[in-house]
This record gives sequence, C-alpha cells and structure tokens, in this order.
Amino acid sequence: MKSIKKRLLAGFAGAAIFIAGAAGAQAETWKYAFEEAMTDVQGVFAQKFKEEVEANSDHEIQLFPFGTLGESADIMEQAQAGILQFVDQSPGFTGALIPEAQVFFVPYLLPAESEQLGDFFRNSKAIHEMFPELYANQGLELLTMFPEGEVVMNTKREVRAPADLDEVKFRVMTNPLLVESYQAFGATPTPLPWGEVYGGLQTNIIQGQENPMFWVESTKMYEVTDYITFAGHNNFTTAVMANKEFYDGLGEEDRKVIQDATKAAFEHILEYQKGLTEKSLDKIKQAKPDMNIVELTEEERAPFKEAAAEVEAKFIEMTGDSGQKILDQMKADLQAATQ
Ligand code: 6CS
Repeated sequence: MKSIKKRLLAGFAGAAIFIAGAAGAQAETWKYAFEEAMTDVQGVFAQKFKEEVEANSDHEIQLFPFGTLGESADIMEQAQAGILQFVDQSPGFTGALIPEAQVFFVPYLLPAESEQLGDFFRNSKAIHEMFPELYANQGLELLTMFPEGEVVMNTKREVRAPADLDEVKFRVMTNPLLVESYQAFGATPTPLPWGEVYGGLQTNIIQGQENPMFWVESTKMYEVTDYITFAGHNNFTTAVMANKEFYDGLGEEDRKVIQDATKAAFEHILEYQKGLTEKSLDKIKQAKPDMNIVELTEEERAPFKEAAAEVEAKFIEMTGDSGQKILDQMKADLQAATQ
C-alpha cells in the first residue's frame, strides 16, 4: 500500500502534467505566407502582426516570404486547404476566385492622396461589410485590405501616351480586368506570375510591367528597364486572410487577438509607407543614375483617364449585379473619404 504522502505527491504530479498538457495544447503555431520578401511592405505588415499576436497570446506565428512556398496562386491554395492559417494575396491574383475583387483595377478610382487613401481603407463599407462575404464563399476570412503604394509603369521605352505602348508586351498580374486595362491603354497585356517577370524583361519576352516604387527597387527591376512613369492610375491593393474553418474554430479570445493584431499592423503599415516612394526612388537613382523618371502632366494623363470608363464597363460586364453593388458602395466610400 502507498503511503498517504506518496499518494498526495502522485496526485500533485498528475495534476501538474494535466495543467502543463492543457496549456501546451492551447499554444499553437500558425503559418502565414505572403507574396513579398520580409523587408517589403507585406513582410513588414506580417512581422508586426506576428509581434502583436505573440505579445498577446501563447501562439507563435511562422512567416513564409515569397518563394518559400511557391507563387501567389500556390499560397492561396494552401490557405484554402488549411495548410496555412494566414495568407496575403493581392486582388491582382484573386480575379478568377473573386471577380469582384478586380474593382481595385478600375484606373483612377482610388485617391492619390495618402491620408484620404488611408481613411478609405480604414472605413470602407465595401471592404469591411461586402467583401468579407465574397471571401467567405471561398473559405476565407478577410482580415484586412491595405494599400502598398502608387503604381508606376516600368518600361524599356518612354511612355507619354497610349501610342507609346503600342506593341509593348506589358506584364500584368494574372487578372482579367488588368488585361482589359492595358488593352485600353494601348499595350499588349501579358499576364504572368511574379517569378517570371525579371527574366521576361531580361530576355525581352516582355517590355514593361507595373508596380509600386518600393517593389521596383527591392526586386531590381531597374536593372532590366529604363523608364519609370508616374501616370497616377492606381495604388497597389493587397488583402490578408485567414482560413475560414480555422478562424471560425477559434475561441473568442483568440479571434480578438487576431483582430487587434490586424488593426495594429494596418496602422503600422500606413505609417511605414510615409516617404517610401521617394526613398525607393533615391535608391534607384543611386544604383542607376541614368534611369529615366517621367511624371505625366495632366494633359498626358487625359487619354489614360478616358480609357478608365471602358475598363469600368468591362468590370460590370464581368461581374454583373454583384460587381455593380460593390462599385457603387466603393464610390460612396471614396466620396466620404475624400470630402
Ligand atoms: O506584381 C506582382 O506580382 C507583385 N507585386 C507586389 C507589389 N507584390 C507582390 C506581387 O506578387
């Protein structure tokens, strides 16, 4: 027979193992993949999100930058399958899955001014109330959307007018409305995943691409192009999502940790981007002093702006009533943000 003391000790040990086991079961490692490097905008957002989640819970976030798990389409599939808990995929690649997300490619829709842009993304009903349902239909919990910077045209030859884009094979993300956009701008749009862009420009399979300045700089696009053109036609939008089944299965406390971390990372990334375009431009000028930087005048922008109406009509043709509702709400949200 065991002594009372021994029985008590065994009881305590059992309880300790049980408590440690329960705590261990709660602390999970969540995987988060994105489309850029750790030091790019999506990476800075992801790092802040990780920092917040880890500071406010026992969970750990494991980050997977571009290339570690494949292209954008691959990480989206992995997030939908629940292999990843979080994913950052830009609407530029979400066109086939959620056609309405292509609204972000109607040219000259988003404001150029950063405070207004921030307010729009912070408060938009289209983003916070309408898009979540569309993402949920694809097994995704939409956590946030945020801007990554003004998009520039980055080409081998000078672009002052749509005629200059004639016969230019212009790489776009794999998004049907972007194809329409560059067709309306006079180019020959060529949808490609990101991994093929540098080599495509180097071998002259394509002669142009568009992206925000930080990305042109960090991915060294200036090595294989000669012109950067500011036409003011768009700002790059991206979206962060969770696998919906995973998210719905969480307790209220964990969901709150994720929501708070998302909000903190959103504000952090807007702050981080202040002056980023100028900084990236300076780095490019240092690395390649003869890179040509062109800012289109209002007059030169006019024909590109005219093309926007055609693209908007195509968007409605592709998405019907559902797209029309999103577009109308977005316009109302934009008006509220720019007043
Ligand atoms: O153009 C692209 O494909 C990439 N551009 C940016 C700014 N982020 C990721 C995306 O893959």
